[in-house]
Amino acid sequence: MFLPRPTSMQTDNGEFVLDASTAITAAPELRSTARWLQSVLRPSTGLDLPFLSHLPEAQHTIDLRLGEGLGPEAYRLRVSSDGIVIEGGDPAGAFYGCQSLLQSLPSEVHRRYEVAGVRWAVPAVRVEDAPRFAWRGTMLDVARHFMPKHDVLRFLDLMAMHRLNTLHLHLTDDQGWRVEILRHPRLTEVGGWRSESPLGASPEAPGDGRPHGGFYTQDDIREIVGYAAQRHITVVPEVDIPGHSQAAIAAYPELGVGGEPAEVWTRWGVNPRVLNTEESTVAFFRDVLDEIMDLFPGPVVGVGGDECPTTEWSEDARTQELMRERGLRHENELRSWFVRQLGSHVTSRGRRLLGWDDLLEDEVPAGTVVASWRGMTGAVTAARRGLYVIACPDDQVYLDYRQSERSDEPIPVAVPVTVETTYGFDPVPPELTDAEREHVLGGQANIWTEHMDSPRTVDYFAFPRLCAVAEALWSTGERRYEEFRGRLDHHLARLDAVGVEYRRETGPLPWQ
Ligand code: TNX
Repeated sequence: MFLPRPTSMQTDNGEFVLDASTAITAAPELRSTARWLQSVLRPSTGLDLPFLSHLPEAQHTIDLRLGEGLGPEAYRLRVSSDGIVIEGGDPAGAFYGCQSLLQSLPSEVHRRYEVAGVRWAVPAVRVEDAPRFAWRGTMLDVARHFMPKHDVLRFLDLMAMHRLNTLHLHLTDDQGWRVEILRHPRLTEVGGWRSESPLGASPEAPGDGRPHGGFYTQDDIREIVGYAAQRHITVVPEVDIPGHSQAAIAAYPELGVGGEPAEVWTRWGVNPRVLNTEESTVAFFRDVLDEIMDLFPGPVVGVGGDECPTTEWSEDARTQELMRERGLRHENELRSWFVRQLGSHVTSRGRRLLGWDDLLEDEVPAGTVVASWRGMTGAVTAARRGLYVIACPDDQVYLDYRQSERSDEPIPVAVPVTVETTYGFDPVPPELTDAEREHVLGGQANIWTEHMDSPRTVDYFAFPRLCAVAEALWSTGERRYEEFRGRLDHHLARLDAVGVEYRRETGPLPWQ
């Protein structure tokens, strides 16, 4: 019934039926969770459950409290014919208790019209639950294809349904810059738009001739961050530098090597065009990160650092001169020099740096969070160096990869990553010692969107694989795919009610 599977669950006799006499009570710290629960129950049940700050005499209540002996994000849910009690170790825990309550109700609860003829009955149950990892993430690439704000908000609701708590937003890339920076407005005015997109993955792919673009204003970002926080999701921003930066160079050519004009890139793949490493370029990105850190209050800030070819640097006399001045012998050292300059700016403001595992090719500032994407070797190396690890191995949790071997699989990128593959994901490399394992914060599924040009396509690629990843990151204990599959089938009815166009095993593709 529950997905992700809770630590323990015991069914009892009886049931609690939500009706016009039901009220919600909550401790002061849990008021906003109570309001949120009220607002999700209202449309489908038609019940406007009153919020009471004291337990009434006649106890037909959903009572939200902070409980003793529960860790962060943990909760207890007790349903009996007398009432429902949700105890959280903290407000996030109480929120997850509410998510489990929603999963105990008929799936029609997720509809947004008043569904007649449904008994809103919750079978009596006792659930104890706590997450396995603190970082349960999804990376969304809004740079390759822009995702409008309202679809990001919808995506946050879907994450919360799966008890995912970290949205890593990939905000910039060669093909687009998606966040307004007040001090450098051309980043979005120019860098937010491209003339066309390639039709397919190969370097020879023709263009589709259709302009694409969009960006979030700073108010949009504040709204996204606030909406996420209400759902106990932290938004981790990423500005990808010094590679993957052609959109910024298109906006300000002086950021590129040689200062030549550029267009926002209209190809996919690894781009030889990269930032120069002048002090003025470092200063420019300090400004960018200052605005980013003002907008995103979370503890972690991403600077990318992946796929930065060094050919432009080795062929450029000025860059060679800068390397000599800085006592650097190899271009890889220059890349880490650049990341270190901005990294120290991030850490000076009390934040942690996040970067892709490519950074491990050289020195990385202490305390950096490394996202291991080229398999799990980066995870092992980073943990052994005392850095922090987010596991996101491409062959297990890249949701842009094809979903099966079937010849009619649309946009058949890379190797198959099936629901079963994602379910088998374990963020902890078995070869680590117990002490090294402490450095694994968790994992995330990555949704790169070169081939997802609409939110419908993202639904198709993300679900149901993200359901499996969520369970791999939340649940402890042995995992058996067959057992999960049964619960997943039940869960898909919830996604149907929400209106998620997930990949079905059979039938036509929803977005063709
Ligand atoms: C590699 S993962 C990339 C992305 C692409 C992705 C496509 C990583 C750090 N870089 O730029 O979108 O492959 O699967």
